[in-house]
Formats: sequence, C-alpha cells, structure tokens
Amino acid sequence: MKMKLFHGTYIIHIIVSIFAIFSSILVTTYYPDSGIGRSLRSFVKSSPRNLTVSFSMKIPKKEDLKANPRDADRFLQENFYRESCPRAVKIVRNSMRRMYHAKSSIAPSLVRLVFHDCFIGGCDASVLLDSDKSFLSEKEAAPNLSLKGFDVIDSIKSELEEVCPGVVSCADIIVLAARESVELTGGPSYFLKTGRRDSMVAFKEAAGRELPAPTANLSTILSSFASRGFTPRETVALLGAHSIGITHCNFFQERLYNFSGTGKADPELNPRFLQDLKTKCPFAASTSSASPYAADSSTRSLHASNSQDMVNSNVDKVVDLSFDNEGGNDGFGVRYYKGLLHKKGVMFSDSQLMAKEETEKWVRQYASDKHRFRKDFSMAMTKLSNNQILTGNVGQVRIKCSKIH
Ligand SMILES: *[C@@H]1O[C@H](CO)[C@@H](O)[C@H](O)[C@H]1NC(C)=O
Ligand SMILES: *[C@@H]1O[C@H](CO)[C@@H](O)[C@H](O)[C@H]1NC(C)=O
Ligand SMILES: *[C@@H]1O[C@H](CO)[C@@H](O)[C@H](O)[C@H]1NC(C)=O
Ligand SMILES: *[C@H]1O[C@H](CO)[C@@H](O)[C@H](O)[C@H]1NC(C)=O
Repeated sequence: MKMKLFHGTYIIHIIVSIFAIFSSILVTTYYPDSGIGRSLRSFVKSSPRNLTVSFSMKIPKKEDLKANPRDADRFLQENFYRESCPRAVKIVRNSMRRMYHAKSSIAPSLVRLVFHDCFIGGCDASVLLDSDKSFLSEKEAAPNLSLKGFDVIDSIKSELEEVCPGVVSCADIIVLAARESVELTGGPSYFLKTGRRDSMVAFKEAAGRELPAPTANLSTILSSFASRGFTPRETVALLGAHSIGITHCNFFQERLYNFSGTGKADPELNPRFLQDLKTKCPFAASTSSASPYAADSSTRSLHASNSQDMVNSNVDKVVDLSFDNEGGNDGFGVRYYKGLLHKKGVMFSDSQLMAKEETEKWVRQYASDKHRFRKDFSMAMTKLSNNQILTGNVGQVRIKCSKIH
C-alpha cells in the first residue's frame, strides 16, 4: 500500500515536472524577476517525497505579478487578517455600502483619499494624521476638503476596533474602502492584498505639492506618475477616476475666460461644452485674480472630486464630473475618455491626455473598449494601493487613525 502510493507519487512527479520545465521557460521569459521560474526549477530537481510541499507552494496569479511591485508582493498577504480578524474585509465592505447609500458623495472622496495617501509617501495612512501647526495650512486650504473621507475611515475603524481591537491598520482600511467606492460607483472590483502598516509620521511639508496640479501639462503629469513607477498607459487608466466626483470651478476658470492670459477661452475646449461650463462657473474676478493654481489648489488636484456638500458652499462653485452619472454606472471611466475625445476635458490636465500620441492612443482605446479599461484600471489601482507600503515590524497599527501611539 505504502509502496503503491509512493509509486503513484513518483509518476505524478514526472508528469508535473515535464509541465514545470515548460512553465519555467515561459515564466522566466515573461517574469524574469518573479521567482516562480526558480521555484519551478527547484521542483523539478526535488524528490517525489517533496511533492506535497511543492504543491502547497502558492503560485501567484498573472495579474498580481504585473500589478504588484516586488516588495508588496512579498510582504502583503492575500488575506492578512484571516486569523486575527476574519471579518475585516467584510466589515469594510458593509460599512461602505451603508454609508454610500446614505450619502453617495463619500465614494469619490475615498478614491481621492487613497490617491493622496498612496501617491505621497506611500500607502501608510499618513494622510489621516491630525494636523499640527505646520500641517494646518493644508487642511485650511479648502473648506474641509478631505474631511468627509476622514470621517468615513474613522467610522469603519471604530467598527473594526470593536470586533478586533488594534488589528486592522488604517492604511489597509483606506485601500479597501477605496476599492468599495470604485465598485459602488460602477467601476471594477480589483485584487488587493492586506497587511499594510501605518506610518509614525505625517508628511507635514504639505503632501499635496507633489500631486500634479489641474493646470499641469502632459510632461509634468507623466513624469510625476513615472517617478512612482506608472507607465503612460497606467497613468491614463488611473485618470479614468475623474469620471466621478466633482471639481471646483477655480481649477479651470482660466480655461473659460483667460487662457494663458489671452483674454479668451482655451481653443481646445469644445464650444458647446465651454458654454455649459461658463453657465456653471460664471466669471468670478475674486477667484481668478487670487492665483487659483497656487499651492493650495494643487493639494486638491488630481482626484479633485469630493463632497457634494461643497455645492452649498459659497466659497466656490463646482462641476459634477460624472455629469449626472452619464451612462449610468456603466459609464465609469468610459464617459471620461469619450469626453476627452470630444474636447470635453474639464481640467487642463485632463485635456492634456490628448496632446500626444503616447497617451491619446490609450484614451481612444479606453473610450471604445470598456473591458480593456476596467482591466487596466484594476491593475493600476492594485499597483497604486501597493505603493511604498510599510509591513512587518515597521510602523504601527494605529488605534485611532488620526493619531500615532
Ligand atoms: C526535500 O525536502 C526536504 C525536507 O523538507 C529537504 O531537506 C530537501 O532539501 C528537499 N529536497 C529537494 C531536492 O528540494
Ligand atoms: C510643462 O510644465 C513644466 C512646469 O510648469 C514646464 O517646465 C515645461 O516646460 C512644460 N512643458 C511643455 C512641453 O510645455
Ligand atoms: C488675463 O490674464 C492676463 C495675464 O495674467 C492679465 O494681465 C489680464 O488682466 C487678464 N484678463 C482678465 C480679463 O482677467
Ligand atoms: C469643517 O469646517 C467647519 C467650518 O470651518 C467646521 O465647523 C467643522 O468643524 C469642520 N469639520 C471637521 C470635521 O473638522
């Protein structure tokens, strides 16, 4: 009986080895750094008795490999809280759904928040830390601009603290909540590992400065994303998030009334769209003269979307980037690219994606191929969510997201 079993194992080993040799060649060609090729080769060399060990070796999915920077792939886990807090992901999901149904504007806020956190200094929840003296300026830059997102995270965090105190990091909550937000607004659900830890420092030197401003040109946008490892294709895909949320008139007022000091509108704007925007954003001398694109505006730049509450603010007027959810939830992303094709990019930085072939070709692809967009967007969001994470013993798991302890 024992012999027979061993015999069977031996045959399986030979068959699997032949497969492994071919896979190893393929994998090494496409993912030279992945380590899978190495694992497969060592499998071939291993004794049949080691089969069980080899079989339990996890082979990452193709998408994960592409999307995850190497270190994130190594340190994050598919369900980091499976033992310490098995319901963690579910709690985030249910909590987000409940809050979204009470107030849908939280979704774009969260997408903006994840972008802000991960793009600047990595996905470490540093964005949530309470301001001190030097940080105040950012919060006061716009009336409670990010605070809606903060509230949502705090609320999810306290729910989690009740179930499994001190376990789930704020950094993980941000990325998980953002994923729910994308899904709730019609975007794809994407793969996320967990196990991020929270930073011990805030990036006081006004994080936002490094985000491309709404007035940024294509080369500035691309180099800013490239310095974080994003290709032009991924950059175009990520900007599809501009199909939800709102933006403030003063971010693009210059385009409507005094483009580059010409006293005229940006000729790259669709004329009917221009009229539409002018109606929504009447000329406001006060905001235009006060250098609307200076430091404070860049903090709310790229994912400028935020709370609909701002509509009621008389500080400045806003435009709904989803255009009343044009195309329904199916329109997530696609309406943005279709808009760009018709010269209906709201901010200058958006319209810049049409300025050169290297980005324009992706705008065209995504406008006409929803599935390709959703796939690319998913991979780019996974990658963004894994940017410069803290794991292991680095950092901490905060008890309150706004404070280190
Ligand atoms: C097989 O497994 C044993 C025990 O884990 C290990 O010592 C040995 O090196 C393995 N053999 C190969 C060829 O990997
Ligand atoms: C883009 O903007 C940057 C910074 O404002 C500027 O230095 C650069 O010359 C601009 N590039 C082009 C092609 O206009
Ligand atoms: C347009 O911009 C130029 C240069 O910034 C400025 O001199 C001019 O006064 C502006 N015109 C209006 C109507 O605001
Ligand atoms: C938002 O700003 C208002 C007015 O400045 C202030 O009263 C309120 O407390 C702020 N909200 C939060 C959550 O800080």
